[in-house]
Amino acid sequence: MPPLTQTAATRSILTPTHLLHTPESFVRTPLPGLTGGLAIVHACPALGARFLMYTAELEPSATLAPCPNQRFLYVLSGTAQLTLEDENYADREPPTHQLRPGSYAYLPPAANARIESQDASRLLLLEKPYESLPYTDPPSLLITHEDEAPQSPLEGAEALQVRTLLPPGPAHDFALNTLTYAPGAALPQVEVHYMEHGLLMLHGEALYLLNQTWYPTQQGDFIWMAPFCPQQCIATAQGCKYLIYKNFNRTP
Ligand code: UGY
Ligand code: MN
Repeated sequence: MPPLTQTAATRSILTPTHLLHTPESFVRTPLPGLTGGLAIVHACPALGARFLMYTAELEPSATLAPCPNQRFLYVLSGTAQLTLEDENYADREPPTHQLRPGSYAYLPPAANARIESQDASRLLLLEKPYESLPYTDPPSLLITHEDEAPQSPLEGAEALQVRTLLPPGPAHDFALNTLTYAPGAALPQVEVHYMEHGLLMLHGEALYLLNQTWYPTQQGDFIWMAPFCPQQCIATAQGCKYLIYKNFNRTP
């Protein structure tokens, strides 16, 4: 029996203000609506997060049924097909969209969208109940590719490029962005804000400050940051890129 003081063989760590969830500790489970695949749940209300974020690992021909909440999906690897099974298409073939790495979709709560993997694929999914606003139309369905999303330097720093994947404006109650850091680039400040984050490191490596601790992080790592968790990121010599969720556009 190892001594009780032995360090756990994982970089994962959970504190009241953050979760660092690293691949050697991922646990795969079935989820309702997911056939022919398994999910790695990174964040959900049981954690204290007000959203569900998971990676769906799909075998060829696996399917993901529509869900009652709004959903955002981003293709990490492989290819998939999205079919809009609406009653408008009862007398003809419903439209399908081919998704490849970097393709993403925003599906409003009522969207009857079925996803089917074409080869083994990995999708990142975000789901949460939609918070409507008076006098504001809810967002419409969007299916596109990251290469089409607007990109700009964060606060003028060319070494840190942000792509905003969802249209601006109050219709959306969350934001999903990718941040790409050149080698050695850093966030311009330690941030403390009311929004919470779900972050997946897509490429490279970075040192990430969460509350008062700096963690080495790398491709495949997930981070949940509670509201007001102090945060900062400095890319290593490899640079890095991550996808990040935050609640947005609503009175805190
Ligand atoms: O949008 C954000 O708050 C972002 N800059 N935070 C982060 O990268 N940790
Ligand atoms: Mn932030």
